[in-house]
Amino acid sequence: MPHTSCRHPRVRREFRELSEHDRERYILATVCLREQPSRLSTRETQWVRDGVGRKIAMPSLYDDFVYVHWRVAAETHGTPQFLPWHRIFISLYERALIRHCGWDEGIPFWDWSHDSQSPETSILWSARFYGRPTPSTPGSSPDSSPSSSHFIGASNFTHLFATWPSPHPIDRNWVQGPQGTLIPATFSPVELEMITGMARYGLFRSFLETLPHNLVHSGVGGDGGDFATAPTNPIFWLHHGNIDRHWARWQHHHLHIAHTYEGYPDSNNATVDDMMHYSGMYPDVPVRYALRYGNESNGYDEEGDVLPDAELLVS
Ligand SMILES: [Cu+2]
Repeated sequence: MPHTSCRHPRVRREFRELSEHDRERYILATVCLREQPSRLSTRETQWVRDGVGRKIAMPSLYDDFVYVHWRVAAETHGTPQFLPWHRIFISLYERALIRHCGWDEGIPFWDWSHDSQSPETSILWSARFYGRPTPSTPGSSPDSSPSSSHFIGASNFTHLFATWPSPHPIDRNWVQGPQGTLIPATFSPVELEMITGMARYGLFRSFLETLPHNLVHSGVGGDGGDFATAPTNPIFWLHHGNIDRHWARWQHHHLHIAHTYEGYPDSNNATVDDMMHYSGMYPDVPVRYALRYGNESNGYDEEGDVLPDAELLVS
């Protein structure tokens, strides 16, 4: 039977490759998830105004993603599930943007290797996008929590409130490198090539997670640096889009082992039948469902920036 319809893979592009219009459209789609009530929480929805007067739900649909990530953080970080669990997770976010917020392509990613020597100069931190952290001044803070001392400055995310683990304004506090920079350096393209060259899943996962992944999170700091509640900071999705892209690239460069999965350093402590948990946002699914992506037949191109369609997994 001939194919009568063609599935267009949703291409994920580097944030800088998006047109100015699409960048702003993407940012507003993320904000839109905050404007819709939570589907998972049993708490009553409160409506609050954000820093630019928009009506935001608390808890919101966006908060559901933070909640799910927070609930299962211990089993999905520092473990072999790190890559497959986040692959499905960011696809769910992408799907939510498309279904509820008018987005119509893959989520962008942040290739931090482009900014590896001066990440703080990236256009990402412009006021039109994610904003720079600004120290709060006494009296101007909408919150009394002593830990929330740095806000994301003038941007679409100014004075954003987060729900998990308890309500607070979003905090970001760049880890200062020399001259007040974001972090001394994220990973350079050369270092990433070394990691991509690793010929075992376990080794690759361990290096990718503990070096560039952790370094970028901790550099962004605040809520984004706490591994349990990291999605509170919306830069999370661009960062993890890039992590997933690197896994896809690794799969593409090592086709004979593209679908392998193992623990590290003990390769026997994980199997593709291990279940991944999404706390009610999505059915629990085995790891193998996330491994099938990342080879040519599944649509990843050389750069690896094509979406696995989470809908395929519900059967
Ligand atoms: Cu995570």
